[in-house]
Amino acid sequence: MMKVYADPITVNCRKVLAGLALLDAPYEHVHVDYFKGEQKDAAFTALNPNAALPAMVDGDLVLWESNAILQYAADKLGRDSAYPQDLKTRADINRWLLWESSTWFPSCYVYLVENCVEPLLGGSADPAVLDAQAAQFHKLAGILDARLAGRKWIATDNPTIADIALAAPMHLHGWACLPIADHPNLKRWLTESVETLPCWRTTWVGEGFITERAALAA
Ligand SMILES: N[C@@H](CCC(=O)N[C@@H](CS)C(=O)NCC(=O)O)C(=O)O
Repeated sequence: MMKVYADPITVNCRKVLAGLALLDAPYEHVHVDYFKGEQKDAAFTALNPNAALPAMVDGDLVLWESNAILQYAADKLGRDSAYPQDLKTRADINRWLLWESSTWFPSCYVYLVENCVEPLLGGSADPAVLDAQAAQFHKLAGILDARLAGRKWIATDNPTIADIALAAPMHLHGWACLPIADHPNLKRWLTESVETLPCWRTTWVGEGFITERAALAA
């Protein structure tokens, strides 16, 4: 059985846990506490030398990169609806997975750091950093918004791992003050399609979890 090392509060762990739930994948969850910095411990870096969550072990395979973990799990279990075999559909999904990791996540992450992490560490958001990111964020959100015009899901008539991967960087969008209001198709997809999925709802870890932990650590 797959063993998944994750802390569901982080974007890429929430992505893997929600994606595995979408795939109805059996797995064992090993909690690695992000706020305690356990991703930097030798026991974890032996699995992922990037010292970043998540990681997955299945027999002699050790895998990191959240999207690679979802691709592997879908193929291992033969979940064609969530990761279709059709050449062009798969190429489309792979394109969104690569774009999410290389381009979309880094832009959303600026809002998460400034509006969630900084206040959590006792500081406050730097408006100059947010202003500097705004044009890039709106350009990328506009690309997703155009894709989602008249569509319930990103790639097919069903949710796929592309929906989960693309939604993950927005998982705390309210608290992160992600400016999605200008992108109605994106907002509708996130709030009415992805956020109503059972796999998304059952993997929710919200602000209360974080503030409770911050209070404990103080
Ligand atoms: N591209 C990687 C990114 C992994 C990543 O950035 N993980 C974050 C949490 S979402 C992390 O653990 N960062 C290390 C740290 O902040 O110490 C993936 O998709 O798995």
